Amino acid sequence: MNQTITEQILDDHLVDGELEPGEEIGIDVDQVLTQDTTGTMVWLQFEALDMDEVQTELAAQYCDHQTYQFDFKNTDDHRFLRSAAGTYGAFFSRPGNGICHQVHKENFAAPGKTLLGSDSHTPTPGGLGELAIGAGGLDIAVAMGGGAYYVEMPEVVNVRLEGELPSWATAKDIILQLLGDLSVKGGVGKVLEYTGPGVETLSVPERTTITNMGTELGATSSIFPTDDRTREWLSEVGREDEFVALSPDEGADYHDEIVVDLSDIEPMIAKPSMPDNVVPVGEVAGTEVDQVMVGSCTNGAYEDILPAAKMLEGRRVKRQTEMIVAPGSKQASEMLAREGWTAELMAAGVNFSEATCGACIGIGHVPASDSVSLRTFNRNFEGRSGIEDDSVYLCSPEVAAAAAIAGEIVDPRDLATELGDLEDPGFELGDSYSDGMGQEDPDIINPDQSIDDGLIKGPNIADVPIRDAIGSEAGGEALLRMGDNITTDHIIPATSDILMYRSNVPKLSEYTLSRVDETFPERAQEASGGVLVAGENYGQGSSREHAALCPMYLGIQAVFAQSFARIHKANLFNFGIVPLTIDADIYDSIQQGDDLRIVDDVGKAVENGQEEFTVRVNGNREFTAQMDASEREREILAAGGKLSWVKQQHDGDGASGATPADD
Ligand code: MIC
Ligand code: SF4
Repeated sequence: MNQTITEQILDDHLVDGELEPGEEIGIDVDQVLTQDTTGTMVWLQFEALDMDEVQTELAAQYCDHQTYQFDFKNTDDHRFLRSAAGTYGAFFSRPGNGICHQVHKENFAAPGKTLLGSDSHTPTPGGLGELAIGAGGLDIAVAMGGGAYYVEMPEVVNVRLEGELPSWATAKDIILQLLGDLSVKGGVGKVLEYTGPGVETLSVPERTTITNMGTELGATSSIFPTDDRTREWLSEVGREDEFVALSPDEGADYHDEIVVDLSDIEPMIAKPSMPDNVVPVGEVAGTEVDQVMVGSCTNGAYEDILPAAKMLEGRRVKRQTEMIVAPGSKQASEMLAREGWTAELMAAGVNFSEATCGACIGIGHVPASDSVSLRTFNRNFEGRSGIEDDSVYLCSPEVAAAAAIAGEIVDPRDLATELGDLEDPGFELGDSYSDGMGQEDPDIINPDQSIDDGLIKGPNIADVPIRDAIGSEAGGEALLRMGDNITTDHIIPATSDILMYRSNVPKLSEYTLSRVDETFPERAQEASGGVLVAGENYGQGSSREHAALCPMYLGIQAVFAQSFARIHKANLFNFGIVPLTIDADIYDSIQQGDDLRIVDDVGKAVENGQEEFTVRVNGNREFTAQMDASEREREILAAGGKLSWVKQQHDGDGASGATPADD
């Protein structure tokens, strides 16, 4: 069979099912990554599942999202994570060492392997040929326990790159262009596999900018072949021996093909407040800019910051504009410092943040009211920066640096003409990476160097709520009717005032959907539950399972949506909430406050594979809603969620794949 790279890797790891698009497959997971705000739940679930040791080849716990430790609860979370990593056998990356995707890429990501991570940008190392997928924390816990990861076999789309990027156009502009063309739903159910002669013109850090932001397209993953550029980069980070040649078989059968002529790419920008609201930079030129931020897991590598540094060398950031560099890893900071670029940037008026997610989720550097912030990040969902009605634009480091110099959005090509001596900084691979990362890094603790004795839980770390099997009835008041593209940032925001409750579901639940309607949590509590109604692409964005866990805790029994984002839908099954799809005309006919009751015996219908459910509205009319679920998902849902299901499997000696420790 003529396989794509995705099929080759999946075939090598397949433990269940067939590689037919739309069919559910189970795969073996080689590597696992988790971070501080999803990781606490992962380990609490690992504990609740009675696991005693990590079973994957490698697991890595990063502390990256809330590294400022504003509250002892954050620090307690980090201490708990260190103790869990040591107890169960994972690498631990200290707070401040960098963002999981960047640090994992530098230290552990390897071509041909599978990686599962409790963060939606896990596909980042696809740029070096690893098949990496983001998932909810419970799926990570099960995979770490040796269970297979189940996912719908995606369609593999060939993104054929031709030509070469012209001056001032960058990898970021390629992915922004794709987002503009395909939208935030364009990649749903797909793996984007990059091929063609344009591939060799891009180095690994450029490729990983593209695979990182494939997540914004809704893609299951994105992947590049491996070649001399991959070998070159692996050698820079001291891991050349991990190179594996990967290319599609001749005549590989792709589901679809998109051709991108790199020579047509120009500097692009995503306007507020969706990553697909993309236009050429020139269209918004002249917009005054208050804040510029370069960094994040998309453009936080040394190689991403270097072009901005070169552009600012000997120049000044405009007086009315603030510029902050937020490196993706401490390694990137260290290299900038060693090469003298930190001093150049500082002399230009740039300030530095530690290597953290921080500002990307509204922790630090929150924009002023009515101000414009230009960021090299991947998401600009409304309010994510920490202030409602924000104006966040997404762009390349080159466009960001040009705006810092000009104090307004400007096409760098025009700025170059105006200034006369500003040259395209181009792309240059770093050559001062520390050797032997992972083993020798002072900020990574190896599994065998554990410094804790057992799990250390602070007072804010609560038990994982487990619900009962779903019964015969489900339904209730439509407590909220929402529009299209509701993100998990809407459902459970990640800002600093809330993030410290990620290990405390009862407390965190008090913020559920409060950004859509601040009365929601109280109304849900008073009504002892109910249902939610939404338009297309419900739950897009982050992988945070709290967006299902908290509604479950508040008693939400079902979500009726026109369509669901992949990870969130899996999380709903994992926490026993019934996800049903409805047509547009039915969505239009439902009002907030309507009473929606599933007429069928829900528990039996779910188990029996029923696809159509009859729903009675206010006791007087009916509509049909659809359930699209695999047999396994139905079993999980019927059991009341994955924790109960895995426990049942264990008690009944079933085949969940995860291997709990002997009692
Ligand atoms: C994000 O970019 O939204 C996050 C914060 O990294 C999330 C993870 C989380 O909510 O902790 C993600 O992308 O999955
Ligand atoms: Fe962190 Fe932002 Fe990347 Fe999420 S998208 S991992 S918050 S830098």
